[in-house]
Amino acid sequence: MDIYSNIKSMKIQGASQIAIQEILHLRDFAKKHGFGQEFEIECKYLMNIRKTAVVSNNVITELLKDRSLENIVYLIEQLKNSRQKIAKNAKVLFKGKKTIMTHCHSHEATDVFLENKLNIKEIYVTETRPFGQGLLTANDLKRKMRVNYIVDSSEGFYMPEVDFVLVGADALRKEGLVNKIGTLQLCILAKEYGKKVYVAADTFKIDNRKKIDIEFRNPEEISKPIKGVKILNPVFDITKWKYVDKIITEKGILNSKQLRW
Ligand code: RUB
Repeated sequence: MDIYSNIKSMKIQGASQIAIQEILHLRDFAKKHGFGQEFEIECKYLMNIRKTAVVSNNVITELLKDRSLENIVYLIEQLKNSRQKIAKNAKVLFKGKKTIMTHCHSHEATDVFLENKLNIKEIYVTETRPFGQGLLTANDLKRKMRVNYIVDSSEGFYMPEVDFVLVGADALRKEGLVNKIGTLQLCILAKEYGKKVYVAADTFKIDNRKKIDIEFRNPEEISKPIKGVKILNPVFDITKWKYVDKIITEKGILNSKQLRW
């Protein structure tokens, strides 16, 4: 399968991973077709495949400003190094053994958990309906720590057990954290129970676009058609910053006021 289908079908998923794969594709594309108009069209197309996640947009915009193989290598390194730095910066959150709840599958959050595995007592991983990316997280972590896999609707049941919630991000916007659908209620729930909410996100996720387009996917990811019923499948939501305690970035641990829009 080509990169376009792999992204659309979510074989490649997670904001930063989508961006890394797109840049690698653009490297090969540029080697064949150069950095001219065709390259520009390819860039615009890739940026719009899953447009809620801003990393792709930000990284490709940087690439269009300096169209070179050196810049491609630099941008990939930036994205990969950011993950490692975020994982290291998160260490201070793991004093003593912690019980954590997470949602969906974020490469940046997963790296935080793996880096700090010795200080994780157990982790609750939500299924993440309808696409079920929680299973990816559970499989990534299961050999390294105790993983409890739960349905999204039992988040409230298990919240009392948890020390904090940690999730990834698709975009960091003035109006809030954009992440997988269900993040909003998870964060509100955590606040209700007095639990901290942390976000693992590199600064390529800062979103200065005027408007955000929330992606709606095929309703059949939820259910077969039901006669007389409209099935709605928005895949991201926006959580106000008052429900988020800190953002762990490659530049350090920040609060939302320290992000620049
Ligand atoms: C994945 C998702 C992730 C963010 C961050 O959504 O919401 O939490 O993209 O991921 P989808 P990462 O599965 O629809 O792409 O940390 O990998 O950038």
